[in-house]
Order: sequence, then structure tokens, then C-alpha cells
Amino acid sequence: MARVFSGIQPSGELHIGNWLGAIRNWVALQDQYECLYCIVDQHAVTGQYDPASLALRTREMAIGLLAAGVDPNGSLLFVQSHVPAHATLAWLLTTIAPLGELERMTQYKDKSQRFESVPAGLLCYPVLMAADILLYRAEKVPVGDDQTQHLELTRELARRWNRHFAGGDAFFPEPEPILSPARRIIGLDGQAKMSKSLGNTIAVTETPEQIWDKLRPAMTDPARKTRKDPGTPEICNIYALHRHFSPEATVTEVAVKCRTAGWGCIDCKRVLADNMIQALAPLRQRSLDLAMRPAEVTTILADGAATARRLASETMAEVTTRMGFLPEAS
Ligand code: AQP
Repeated sequence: MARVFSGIQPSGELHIGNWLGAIRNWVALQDQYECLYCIVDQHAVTGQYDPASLALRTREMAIGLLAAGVDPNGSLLFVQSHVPAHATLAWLLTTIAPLGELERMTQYKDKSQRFESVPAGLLCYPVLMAADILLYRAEKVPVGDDQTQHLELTRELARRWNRHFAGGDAFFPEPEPILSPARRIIGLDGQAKMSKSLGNTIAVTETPEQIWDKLRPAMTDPARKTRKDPGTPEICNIYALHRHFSPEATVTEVAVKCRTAGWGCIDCKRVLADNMIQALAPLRQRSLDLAMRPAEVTTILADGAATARRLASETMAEVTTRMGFLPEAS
């Protein structure tokens, strides 16, 4: 079975962008691949974050992923910092990572603007991501559109390392992306990518009231200033969300009612809210159930990390040998 690796940052709550763009794919792939899923807490500290809530967010992310259908009986679920080899391999890969390419990464350019003094960790984020994937010599990586550039760099680092240290052998496979149909979910502001750090999200575990409170003021087609103004569904993010949460017939009806001003935006949002609440209800219930069984979550993460450390040590033994490090005396 080919191996799949993917990660998610515990930088906030699991949101519908993560779910539609990546996590639903994670769940579906479990039948066909050997899957390793990682909560990448070391990535989360490259942004502004609160140390007092990191551990809690990491546990909540684990609960969210399990509730979404990650199955610890077939897949590995673990926390990145519990496997120290991620950071070790990342350091080794920085020695062959081209600085110019790191500086050209779109996510780096966007996120670095949020800092007065840009931390080097933000620049090296894609190298750590490459290490995450290559450490397990994964062949497939389910991601949203925003991560394809980073994955391209991972492929480049695999090629470079193979050239420098493996005599051109494909020790590290060049991992391929698996993109979901929902490659880029836009946030409730109707403009930026839905992103934990931008606060434009709906978490998968929100209550029906919270979902409605967030959808009600969400951005729609600005041309619809009054109830009677017709709109253009293709430029409205609410319509885009209908396409992920509503049945085909409703999506068609939404488009017609928008173009003819048959519905106001609030009517359209109400229908979306009902469908979204229905789709997310099982996740919310499973999250609540799992939160009542903290020891089970602790065990799942501990077992996952133990297996991941074993797999990682196999790769690192080869990597350190091929890079010429003196082995530790046994
Ligand atoms: N808006 C999105 N649409 C589609 N896919 C998305 N993903 C994230 N946002 C969207 C995918 O979710 C997976 C996990 O993402 P991540 O948390 O590791 O990193 P991210 O892309 O940076 O997610 P956020 O929510 O935007 O977090 P912050 O704000 O902390 O940076 C990835 O596969 C990603 O493609």
C-alpha cells in the first residue's frame, strides 16, 4: 500500500475550510492507503500564538480529527513534537534548501507582513513541512490549494537530497498532491482564504446558533444592496458554500432565486445554515462524546507517536549514514 502523510496545525479550531479542503479527503483515503496524520504543533509556533493554549488546542484538534472520521485502528494519528526526528530532518534539509525559493513562497510573503521582525521559523516552515513528509517517505499528500507550492518545494528537496546523498537513487520519493474538489474555501469575509488565524471561519463543532450567528452577517454579492436587487451567484461566497453543503436541486434553486431576486440573501443563508448544521451535526456529537473520554484520546496519540517514532528512526538511520555522520556507539 502506498503511504499517505498529511498534517494540520493546531493554530485554532478545525474549520469547514480544513474539513472540505483536506480532512474529508484524509478520511476517504484511509481505505486505499497506509495513512499517517499529524497535528503539526511545531508549525503552529511559527505564528503569533498563546503558549498557555497550545496543548489544549492540540488535544482539541485530535478530537476534531477523530470526530471527522480519522480512524486510529487503521491510520496513525500523532503529534509532531512527540517525534523529535521531524525537527532533526528539517535542520538537515535546510542545508540544501534554496533561500531564494523560500523567500518566494506565497504563504511566507503573506504571513511575514504580519510581523515587524520576521522570524526565521516562518521562512523555514516549508522545510519543516518537507521533513514531515519525507521522514515517512510518503508518496501522496492530501492538501488544499494553498499547500501545493510547499509540496513542490518538498519534491525539489527530495530530488536535491537524492542527488547529493543517494547517488541519484530515489531514496526519498517525490510526493504527489491529492487535491480535493474543495481546493480553496473562502472565509466569511468573502475575500481571504478561510483561515484559523484570520478569524473568518466556521468551526466544524459550532452549535446551530453559532453557525447562524456567523452566517447571518457573512459577505454576499455586494450588488445586492436591497432585497429586490438581483445578484450573481458565481461571485457570492454563500453560493460557493451551498455547492458544498446543499443538494444539487437546492444549488440550482439558489442560483435562480439569486439572479431573479426571488430570495433575499438572508433567505439564502437560512437554507445554507440548515444544511450546514445537518452536515456537521454528527461531527459535533462525536466531538462531545470524545471530549468525555480524554484518556482514550491520550492513548491514541501515544500509540500513534510510538509507531511514528519507529518509522522515523528507520529513515533517519539511512539519512545520517548517507550524510556521513559518526554513528553513536551502541
Ligand atoms: N480555506 C481552505 N480551503 C481549502 N483547504 C484549506 N486548508 C486550510 N484552509 C483551507 C487545508 O487544510 C489543511 C490543514 O491546514 P493547516 O492548518 O495546516 O494550514 P493552513 O492552510 O495554514 O490552515 P489555516 O486554517 O489557514 O491555518 P493558519 O491560519 O494557522 O495558517 C491543509 O491541507 C490546507 O491545505
